[in-house]
Amino acid sequence: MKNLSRPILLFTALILSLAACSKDSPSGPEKPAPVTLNTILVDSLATAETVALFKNLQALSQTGVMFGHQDDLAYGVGWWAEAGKSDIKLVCGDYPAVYGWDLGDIGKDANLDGVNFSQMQGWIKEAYSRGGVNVFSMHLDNPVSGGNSWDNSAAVAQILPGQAKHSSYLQTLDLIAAFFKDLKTDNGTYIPVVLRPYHEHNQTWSWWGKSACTADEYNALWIMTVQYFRDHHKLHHLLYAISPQDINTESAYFERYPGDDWVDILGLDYYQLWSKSSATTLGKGLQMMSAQAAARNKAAAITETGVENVPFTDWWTGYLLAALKYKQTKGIAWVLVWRNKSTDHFFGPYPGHKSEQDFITFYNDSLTLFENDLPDMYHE
Ligand code: BMA
Repeated sequence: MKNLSRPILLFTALILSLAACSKDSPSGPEKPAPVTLNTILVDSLATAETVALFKNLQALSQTGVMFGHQDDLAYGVGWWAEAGKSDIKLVCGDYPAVYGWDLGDIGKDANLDGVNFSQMQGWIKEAYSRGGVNVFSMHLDNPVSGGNSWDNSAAVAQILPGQAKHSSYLQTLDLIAAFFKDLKTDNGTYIPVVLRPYHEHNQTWSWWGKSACTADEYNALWIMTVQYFRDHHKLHHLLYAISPQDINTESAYFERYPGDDWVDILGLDYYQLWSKSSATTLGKGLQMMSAQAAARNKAAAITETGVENVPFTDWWTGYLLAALKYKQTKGIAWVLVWRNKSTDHFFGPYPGHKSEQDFITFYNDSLTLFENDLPDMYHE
């Protein structure tokens, strides 16, 4: 589908900057705020820091893969909300390069996994100030039934423009927009973030999944969401990542896809990395995805992975690193493992876990990038 609004936006930006030029102030003509337009992102008005982040993700992915962890600063195995703490840092001495957060239950004090939203904003700012990258998923409740994300009864058709639940759904998106609007540094710079809405949409577990809506409905939902954030709320510090799950062919990848005008980052969630042969399967998928990203001028990433409770001592090098190194594939910007909730539900290492030593080997490998390895991601 074509991005019809891009030429309109460019035109509007031009008019605005001309209008600003003609305004006089007592001290002489006022300088217009610089309007920097880009032609590479979903958002042609993206801030300079956001454009820089995108370019740095692309560039860095030619030499390394950033490591990420969901809810890393919020809690870990056996602790909750302790300043400066991170299971990853406890194990290898360094923070992750990428931080995953979830916006499910926005509007309440805490998200669906109990992470307080205002504390989350503090951790996001902290991560950014140390040079890290923040990425968001959205496990939103079913907007029609009121059930949770996993209530896969039909909903998408009813929240599209002109439909019965459209305006009430926009109120949820308003809450998310307000959350992002608060993500500013003390000097007023917006903190660039990656948003990956409606993830794992080729699966059937969610209300935006393939059993609950058609491909056209899914694409319309995606486009409506991007337009609402970008054009209505004028959020210009977001990159948009799509993330189907557990596939490795081009046809499966693009079966439900809103189009290159609406996606900045090709992501993949992969939860089948529990055999050595699956490392090859994932490796082939990464090869496909990075080739597609290069051809379309996108970035690429493993937006979620892990095996629950990391049952293999050598999972980090024998499985994950093996997949990342498959045929020396380049172009994967980051790999994020899911959350460390408790000894019954974790995907990252923690002190005392049997994969701890292997994680340190993974950390020391020249391919993997943690906080200390990062260049300034927010300037070109
Ligand atoms: C799942 C599990 C759930 C969690 C959800 C959203 O994979 O970790 O416990 O609520 O993700 O974070």
